Amino acid sequence: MITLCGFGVSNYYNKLKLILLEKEIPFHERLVYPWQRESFRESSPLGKIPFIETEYGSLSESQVILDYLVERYPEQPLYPATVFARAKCRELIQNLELNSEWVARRLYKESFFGGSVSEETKREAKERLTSGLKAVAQLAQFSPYILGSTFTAADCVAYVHFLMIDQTTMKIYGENMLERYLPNVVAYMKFMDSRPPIQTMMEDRDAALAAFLKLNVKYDG
Ligand SMILES: N[C@@H](CCC(=O)N[C@@H](CS)C(=O)NCC(=O)O)C(=O)O
Repeated sequence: MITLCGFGVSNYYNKLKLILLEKEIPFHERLVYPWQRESFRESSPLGKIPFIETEYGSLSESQVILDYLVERYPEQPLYPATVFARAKCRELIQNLELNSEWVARRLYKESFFGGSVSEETKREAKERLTSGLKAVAQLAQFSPYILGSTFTAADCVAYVHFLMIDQTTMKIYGENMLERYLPNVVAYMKFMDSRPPIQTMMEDRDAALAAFLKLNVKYDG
């Protein structure tokens, strides 16, 4: 049995939760906050969440975990059928994650956690985010799923990261950069909202956010 460890506000945690729900893999959840990192460094060397516990040991890094789940549970495959199409799916995921969300993340301290980031960081992030989102726009299809007619792992990744990029760019730049570079994104997110796994994840996310806010701890992502 898989135990997903982390907290439900994290987009990387929710990426894996969506994969587990979409693939109908039975799993437990264990609430672990990033600031408790010394208690879980054995399982996640950088002290980041999410990580999973399995009967074979622990695994960290969400994309590694995603690939593990896809290989371990081949039913309801969430990668395309051919080798090249699978690589294209990973190419899109890399651009969503490394070249877009990971760039926007530099702004979360100000957009979500009440701190501030320098003007230089904002300028630099905007430039890099523009490149990342243009790459996503070039690779994405939105017809109706992000890679065409079939739901894939890239949809799980896109949904959770789009939520963050949308809110962050509105707050920091007063402009929704997602909508600027991906004009189909609004209809896409609405379409995705009708999926039961997304609804479950979002309800749990609301509850996790309320619990996190009640803790009143200082955390900046
Ligand atoms: N590359 C990692 C990113 C995970 C990540 O950044 N998690 C955040 C929560 S969304 C975290 O643990 N932050 C605390 C920290 O970096 O110390 C993955 O894909 O799992």
